[in-house]
Amino acid sequence: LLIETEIRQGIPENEFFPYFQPVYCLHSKRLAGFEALVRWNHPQRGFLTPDQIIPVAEETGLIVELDRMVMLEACHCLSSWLKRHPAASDLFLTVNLSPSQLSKPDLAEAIEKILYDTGVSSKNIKLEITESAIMERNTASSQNLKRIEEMGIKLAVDDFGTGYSSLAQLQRFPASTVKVDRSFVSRMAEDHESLEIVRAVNALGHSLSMDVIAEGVETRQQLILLKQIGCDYVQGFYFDKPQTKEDAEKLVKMRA
Ligand code: G
Ligand code: G
Ligand code: NA
Ligand code: MN
Repeated sequence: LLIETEIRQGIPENEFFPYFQPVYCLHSKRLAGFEALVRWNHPQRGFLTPDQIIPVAEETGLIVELDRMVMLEACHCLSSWLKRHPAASDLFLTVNLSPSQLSKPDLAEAIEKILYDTGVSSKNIKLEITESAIMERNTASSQNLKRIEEMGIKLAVDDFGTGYSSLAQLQRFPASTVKVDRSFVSRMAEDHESLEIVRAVNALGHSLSMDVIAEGVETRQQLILLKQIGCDYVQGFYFDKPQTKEDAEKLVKMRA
Protein backbone atom coordinates (compact mmCIF):
# COMPACT_ATOMS: atom_id res chain seq x y z
CA LEU A 1 0.00 0.00 0.00
CA LEU A 2 1.55 3.25 -1.15
CA ILE A 3 -0.14 5.38 1.46
CA GLU A 4 1.17 3.23 4.34
CA THR A 5 4.76 3.94 3.30
CA GLU A 6 3.87 7.59 2.99
CA ILE A 7 2.38 7.77 6.48
CA ARG A 8 5.46 6.01 7.85
CA GLN A 9 7.73 8.56 6.17
CA GLY A 10 5.50 11.53 7.00
CA ILE A 11 5.55 10.99 10.75
CA PRO A 12 9.23 11.90 11.33
CA GLU A 13 8.90 14.66 8.71
CA ASN A 14 6.19 16.33 10.82
CA GLU A 15 3.69 16.29 7.97
CA PHE A 16 0.84 15.59 10.42
CA PHE A 17 -0.61 18.27 12.67
CA PRO A 18 -3.88 19.16 14.37
CA TYR A 19 -6.63 21.51 13.29
CA PHE A 20 -8.90 22.77 16.04
CA GLN A 21 -12.69 22.83 15.97
CA PRO A 22 -14.27 25.16 18.55
CA VAL A 23 -16.83 23.77 21.02
CA TYR A 24 -19.30 26.25 22.54
CA CYS A 25 -21.17 26.05 25.85
CA LEU A 26 -24.93 26.62 25.48
CA HIS A 27 -25.26 27.69 29.13
CA SER A 28 -22.50 30.32 29.26
CA LYS A 29 -22.72 31.02 25.50
CA ARG A 30 -18.93 31.08 25.42
CA LEU A 31 -16.13 29.18 23.79
CA ALA A 32 -15.56 26.14 26.01
CA GLY A 33 -12.79 24.26 24.20
CA PHE A 34 -11.54 22.68 21.01
CA GLU A 35 -11.43 19.25 19.41
CA ALA A 36 -8.07 18.45 17.82
CA LEU A 37 -8.52 16.85 14.38
CA VAL A 38 -5.58 15.53 12.40
CA ARG A 39 -4.56 16.98 9.03
CA TRP A 40 -1.82 15.82 6.67
CA ASN A 41 0.21 18.25 4.62
CA HIS A 42 1.32 15.71 2.04
CA PRO A 43 4.28 16.78 -0.15
CA GLN A 44 2.61 15.58 -3.39
CA ARG A 45 -1.06 14.99 -2.62
CA GLY A 46 -1.61 18.22 -0.73
CA PHE A 47 -3.89 18.73 2.24
CA LEU A 48 -5.53 15.50 3.46
CA THR A 49 -8.29 14.97 6.06
CA PRO A 50 -8.91 12.17 8.60
CA ASP A 51 -11.12 10.02 6.37
CA GLN A 52 -8.13 9.73 4.00
CA ILE A 53 -5.70 9.01 6.85
CA ILE A 54 -7.30 7.24 9.82
CA PRO A 55 -8.53 4.00 8.18
CA VAL A 56 -5.07 3.17 6.73
CA ALA A 57 -3.33 4.29 9.89
CA GLU A 58 -5.57 2.00 11.94
CA GLU A 59 -5.10 -1.00 9.66
CA THR A 60 -1.32 -0.66 9.75
CA GLY A 61 -0.95 0.17 13.44
CA LEU A 62 0.62 3.53 12.57
CA ILE A 63 -2.34 5.19 14.30
CA VAL A 64 -0.64 4.79 17.68
CA GLU A 65 2.26 7.00 16.71
CA LEU A 66 0.03 9.34 14.75
CA ASP A 67 -2.43 9.91 17.62
CA ARG A 68 0.44 10.62 19.98
CA MET A 69 1.98 13.14 17.58
CA VAL A 70 -1.33 14.92 17.23
CA MET A 71 -1.80 14.97 21.00
CA LEU A 72 1.73 16.27 21.58
CA GLU A 73 1.36 19.08 19.06
CA ALA A 74 -2.17 19.97 20.24
CA CYS A 75 -0.91 20.14 23.85
CA HIS A 76 2.00 22.36 22.76
CA CYS A 77 -0.54 24.72 21.20
CA LEU A 78 -2.83 24.71 24.24
CA SER A 79 0.13 25.33 26.52
CA SER A 80 1.24 28.42 24.61
CA TRP A 81 -2.33 29.78 24.32
CA LEU A 82 -2.84 29.51 28.07
CA LYS A 83 0.52 31.15 28.77
CA ARG A 84 -0.42 34.11 26.58
CA HIS A 85 -4.09 34.22 27.68
CA PRO A 86 -4.21 33.02 31.31
CA ALA A 87 -7.89 34.01 31.66
CA ALA A 88 -8.70 31.05 29.40
CA SER A 89 -7.30 28.54 31.89
CA ASP A 90 -10.56 26.56 32.01
CA LEU A 91 -10.54 25.84 28.27
CA PHE A 92 -10.64 22.15 27.36
CA LEU A 93 -8.91 20.30 24.58
CA THR A 94 -10.36 17.02 23.35
CA VAL A 95 -8.05 14.60 21.61
CA ASN A 96 -9.19 11.53 19.67
CA LEU A 97 -7.87 8.19 20.77
CA SER A 98 -8.05 5.30 18.33
CA PRO A 99 -9.65 2.16 19.84
CA SER A 100 -6.37 0.24 19.48
CA GLN A 101 -4.56 2.72 21.77
CA LEU A 102 -6.59 1.64 24.74
CA SER A 103 -4.92 -1.77 24.96
CA LYS A 104 -1.35 -0.46 24.53
CA PRO A 105 0.38 -1.11 27.87
CA ASP A 106 2.34 2.17 27.65
CA LEU A 107 -0.62 4.47 26.85
CA ALA A 108 -1.02 6.07 30.27
CA GLU A 109 2.72 6.60 30.55
CA ALA A 110 2.88 8.18 27.08
CA ILE A 111 0.07 10.59 27.94
CA GLU A 112 1.71 11.48 31.24
CA LYS A 113 4.92 12.30 29.40
CA ILE A 114 3.11 14.50 26.85
CA LEU A 115 1.47 16.49 29.65
CA TYR A 116 4.75 16.78 31.52
CA ASP A 117 6.72 17.84 28.42
CA THR A 118 4.17 20.47 27.39
CA GLY A 119 3.23 21.68 30.86
CA VAL A 120 -0.47 21.11 30.20
CA SER A 121 -2.65 20.27 33.18
CA SER A 122 -4.65 17.06 33.03
CA LYS A 123 -7.77 19.02 33.96
CA ASN A 124 -7.73 20.73 30.55
CA ILE A 125 -7.72 17.44 28.62
CA LYS A 126 -10.52 15.17 27.46
CA LEU A 127 -9.85 12.00 25.51
CA GLU A 128 -12.47 11.00 22.93
CA ILE A 129 -13.08 7.31 22.55
CA THR A 130 -15.72 6.01 20.13
CA GLU A 131 -18.72 4.19 21.45
CA SER A 132 -17.63 1.00 19.69
CA ALA A 133 -14.28 1.09 21.53
CA ILE A 134 -15.77 1.19 25.01
CA MET A 135 -16.88 -2.42 24.60
CA GLU A 136 -13.32 -3.67 24.14
CA ARG A 137 -12.30 -4.23 27.72
CA ASN A 138 -9.23 -6.25 28.63
CA THR A 139 -6.64 -6.08 31.40
CA ALA A 140 -4.47 -3.53 29.61
CA SER A 141 -7.36 -1.24 28.73
CA SER A 142 -8.81 -1.40 32.23
CA GLN A 143 -5.44 -0.47 33.71
CA ASN A 144 -5.04 2.37 31.24
CA LEU A 145 -8.48 3.75 32.03
CA LYS A 146 -7.79 3.54 35.74
CA ARG A 147 -4.48 5.42 35.41
CA ILE A 148 -5.97 8.00 33.07
CA GLU A 149 -8.74 8.64 35.60
CA GLU A 150 -6.22 8.88 38.43
CA MET A 151 -4.31 11.49 36.45
CA GLY A 152 -7.49 13.57 36.37
CA ILE A 153 -8.01 13.34 32.62
CA LYS A 154 -11.64 13.21 31.51
CA LEU A 155 -13.08 10.85 28.95
CA ALA A 156 -15.71 11.49 26.30
CA VAL A 157 -17.68 8.82 24.46
CA ASP A 158 -17.61 9.82 20.78
CA ASP A 159 -20.20 9.12 18.06
CA PHE A 160 -22.74 7.93 20.61
CA GLY A 161 -25.76 6.21 19.13
CA THR A 162 -23.92 4.56 16.24
CA GLY A 163 -22.31 1.66 18.12
CA TYR A 164 -23.72 -1.34 19.90
CA SER A 165 -22.72 -0.72 23.48
CA SER A 166 -25.26 -1.57 26.14
CA LEU A 167 -26.42 0.90 28.74
CA ALA A 168 -24.59 -1.19 31.34
CA GLN A 169 -21.33 -0.75 29.43
CA LEU A 170 -21.90 2.98 29.22
CA GLN A 171 -22.63 3.08 32.95
CA ARG A 172 -19.38 1.22 33.77
CA PHE A 173 -17.28 3.34 31.44
CA PRO A 174 -15.77 6.24 33.41
CA ALA A 175 -16.70 9.02 30.96
CA SER A 176 -17.72 12.54 31.96
CA THR A 177 -19.00 13.51 28.53
CA VAL A 178 -21.05 11.94 25.78
CA LYS A 179 -21.00 13.23 22.20
CA VAL A 180 -24.19 12.77 20.17
CA ASP A 181 -23.27 11.51 16.73
CA ARG A 182 -23.67 14.07 13.98
CA SER A 183 -25.85 11.76 11.87
CA PHE A 184 -28.70 12.34 14.38
CA VAL A 185 -28.02 16.04 14.73
CA SER A 186 -28.02 16.53 10.97
CA ARG A 187 -31.50 14.98 10.64
CA MET A 188 -33.10 16.23 13.84
CA ALA A 189 -34.93 19.20 12.34
CA GLU A 190 -36.62 17.16 9.59
CA ASP A 191 -36.87 13.69 11.10
CA HIS A 192 -38.91 13.20 14.26
CA GLU A 193 -37.14 9.98 15.25
CA SER A 194 -33.69 11.55 15.01
CA LEU A 195 -34.94 14.39 17.19
CA GLU A 196 -36.18 11.90 19.77
CA ILE A 197 -32.85 10.03 19.69
CA VAL A 198 -30.97 13.26 20.41
CA ARG A 199 -33.42 13.96 23.24
CA ALA A 200 -32.95 10.44 24.64
CA VAL A 201 -29.14 10.49 24.46
CA ASN A 202 -29.13 13.88 26.17
CA ALA A 203 -31.39 12.58 28.96
CA LEU A 204 -29.35 9.40 29.32
CA GLY A 205 -26.09 11.37 29.55
CA HIS A 206 -27.54 13.68 32.16
CA SER A 207 -28.96 10.84 34.24
CA LEU A 208 -25.47 9.30 34.31
CA SER A 209 -24.05 12.70 35.39
CA MET A 210 -22.33 13.27 32.07
CA ASP A 211 -22.40 16.43 30.04
CA VAL A 212 -23.55 16.26 26.47
CA ILE A 213 -21.92 17.64 23.32
CA ALA A 214 -23.85 17.71 20.04
CA GLU A 215 -21.54 17.51 17.05
CA GLY A 216 -22.14 18.44 13.43
CA VAL A 217 -24.47 21.38 14.16
CA GLU A 218 -24.99 23.09 10.80
CA THR A 219 -28.18 25.15 11.08
CA ARG A 220 -29.85 27.68 13.33
CA GLN A 221 -32.88 25.42 13.63
CA GLN A 222 -30.73 22.57 14.98
CA LEU A 223 -29.23 24.98 17.49
CA ILE A 224 -32.68 26.10 18.69
CA LEU A 225 -33.79 22.48 19.15
CA LEU A 226 -30.60 21.60 21.04
CA LYS A 227 -31.13 24.55 23.39
CA GLN A 228 -34.73 23.42 24.01
CA ILE A 229 -33.56 19.89 24.73
CA GLY A 230 -31.01 21.19 27.24
CA CYS A 231 -27.85 20.01 25.53
CA ASP A 232 -24.70 21.45 27.16
CA TYR A 233 -22.22 21.97 24.32
CA VAL A 234 -22.31 22.31 20.54
CA GLN A 235 -19.77 22.06 17.76
CA GLY A 236 -20.24 22.21 14.01
CA PHE A 237 -20.03 24.20 10.81
CA TYR A 238 -22.85 26.55 11.97
CA PHE A 239 -20.30 27.96 14.42
CA ASP A 240 -16.84 27.17 13.06
CA LYS A 241 -14.97 24.73 10.88
CA PRO A 242 -11.84 23.03 12.19
CA GLN A 243 -9.15 25.69 11.89
CA THR A 244 -5.44 26.43 12.15
CA LYS A 245 -3.74 26.95 15.49
CA GLU A 246 -3.36 30.64 14.64
CA ASP A 247 -7.09 31.12 14.01
CA ALA A 248 -7.94 29.06 17.09
CA GLU A 249 -5.70 31.29 19.21
CA LYS A 250 -7.56 34.38 17.98
CA LEU A 251 -10.74 32.90 19.47
CA VAL A 252 -8.95 32.15 22.74
CA LYS A 253 -7.71 35.73 22.87
CA MET A 254 -11.17 37.21 22.15
CA ARG A 255 -12.72 35.09 24.87
CA ALA A 256 -10.19 35.93 27.56
O1 G B 1 -12.16 15.87 10.43
P1 G B 1 -13.03 14.72 9.96
O2 G B 1 -14.51 14.93 10.00
O3 G B 1 -12.66 14.23 8.62
O4 G B 1 -12.74 13.48 10.98
C1 G B 1 -13.23 12.22 10.73
C2 G B 1 -13.03 11.30 11.89
O5 G B 1 -11.65 11.12 12.19
C3 G B 1 -13.67 11.82 13.16
O6 G B 1 -14.48 10.80 13.66
C4 G B 1 -12.55 12.04 14.12
O7 G B 1 -12.93 11.66 15.43
C5 G B 1 -11.45 11.19 13.58
N1 G B 1 -10.17 11.80 13.88
C6 G B 1 -9.79 13.04 13.57
N2 G B 1 -8.53 13.29 14.02
C7 G B 1 -8.11 12.13 14.62
C8 G B 1 -6.91 11.75 15.29
O8 G B 1 -5.95 12.50 15.44
N3 G B 1 -6.85 10.46 15.75
C9 G B 1 -7.89 9.60 15.62
N4 G B 1 -7.73 8.37 16.12
N5 G B 1 -9.04 9.94 15.02
C10 G B 1 -9.16 11.19 14.53
O1 G C 1 -17.10 12.79 15.41
P1 G C 1 -15.83 12.93 14.72
O2 G C 1 -14.78 13.24 15.67
O3 G C 1 -15.71 11.79 13.84
O4 G C 1 -16.14 14.20 13.82
C1 G C 1 -15.27 15.21 13.57
C2 G C 1 -15.33 15.46 12.10
O5 G C 1 -16.56 16.06 11.68
C3 G C 1 -14.26 16.40 11.67
O6 G C 1 -13.57 15.80 10.63
C4 G C 1 -14.96 17.65 11.17
O7 G C 1 -14.31 18.20 10.06
C5 G C 1 -16.32 17.16 10.83
N1 G C 1 -17.33 18.14 11.13
C6 G C 1 -17.28 19.05 12.10
N2 G C 1 -18.38 19.81 12.11
C7 G C 1 -19.13 19.35 11.11
C8 G C 1 -20.41 19.74 10.63
O8 G C 1 -21.06 20.65 11.13
N3 G C 1 -20.89 19.04 9.58
C9 G C 1 -20.21 18.01 9.00
N4 G C 1 -20.76 17.39 7.97
N5 G C 1 -19.00 17.62 9.44
C10 G C 1 -18.47 18.28 10.48
NA1 NA D 1 -14.01 12.71 17.58
MN1 MN E 1 -17.46 12.40 16.89
